[in-house]
Amino acid sequence: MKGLWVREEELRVEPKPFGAPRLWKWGKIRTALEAAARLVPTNYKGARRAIQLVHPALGTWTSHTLGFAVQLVKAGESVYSHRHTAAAMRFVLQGGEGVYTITNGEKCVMERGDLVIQPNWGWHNHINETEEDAVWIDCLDVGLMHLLRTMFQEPHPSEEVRLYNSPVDNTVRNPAALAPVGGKAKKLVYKWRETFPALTEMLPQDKSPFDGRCMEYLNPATGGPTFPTFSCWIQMLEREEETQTHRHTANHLYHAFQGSGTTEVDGQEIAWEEGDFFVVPNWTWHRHVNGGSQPAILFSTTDRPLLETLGVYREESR
Ligand code: 1HN
Repeated sequence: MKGLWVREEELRVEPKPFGAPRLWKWGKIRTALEAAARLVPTNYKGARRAIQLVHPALGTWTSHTLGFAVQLVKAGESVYSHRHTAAAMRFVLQGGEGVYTITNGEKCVMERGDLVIQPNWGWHNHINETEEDAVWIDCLDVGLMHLLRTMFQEPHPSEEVRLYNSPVDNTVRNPAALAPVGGKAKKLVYKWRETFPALTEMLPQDKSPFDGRCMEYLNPATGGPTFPTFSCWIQMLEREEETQTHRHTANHLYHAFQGSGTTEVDGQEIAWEEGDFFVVPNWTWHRHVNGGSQPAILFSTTDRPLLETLGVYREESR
């Protein structure tokens, strides 16, 4: 037993960031991936050659709710199918027409800049039929699943890696808002060749007050965030742009897809270059600055939808 009154102070204070802001350099990740490519096979069931970005304050994932990993599938390699309670997405860094993930039998081709979403408990495997290694970012709500004690996964019972309904890409059968009558939209792929023009041609009045030229990947089945638990964003920082300093109860994981810049988080300056990753913890003041002469593009994920559903999303600027 414990007197509740002793907790009064602790209960009244502001939300506490889960840890400090943190940067992961691409050069180090690439070295780790190259070593893993030499040493780690993926020919046992369910195994993935992915390097997780572990926040030192947690020792588990990238934030308390979300996990970023960078995965390499070698030229000619296939990775077995499995499924898990965590929802997942892949954002492609190195891909091609012959690189694909199969989600619930849907072939999803992965080219650079494409986003492939995979709802929770969906079977999925990865295939690289090209002559080059494929590399992508994985983001899963693994932290949340562990908090809730609901993280579990299983390998597919079949030995067959090509478990598709049709060798035709998902984008052909499920473009935009078309769906079988009475069925739900099953779009699983957001092509970079559509994302990039949408971002550059965004109308000025559609810009976000805090984040500027920024778009959310909506789930076509619901019209809501990418997943109930987290969402994916793509953002362009124009030359010499500085976003407004703000903070929110959600956390954000970032990847610098193009260009370089700095992000000031709670007085600390994170200088990022193309390929780097960084995390802005919950309830920390931050703003992005593009000091360079080229536009910069940031891909990010956030647990904001989860907090909004629970009624605990707050944001403020200064
Ligand atoms: C996972 O299943 C994949 O399926 C990638 O490719 C990264 C990180 C943590 C837990 C499961 C994949 C993962 C993961």
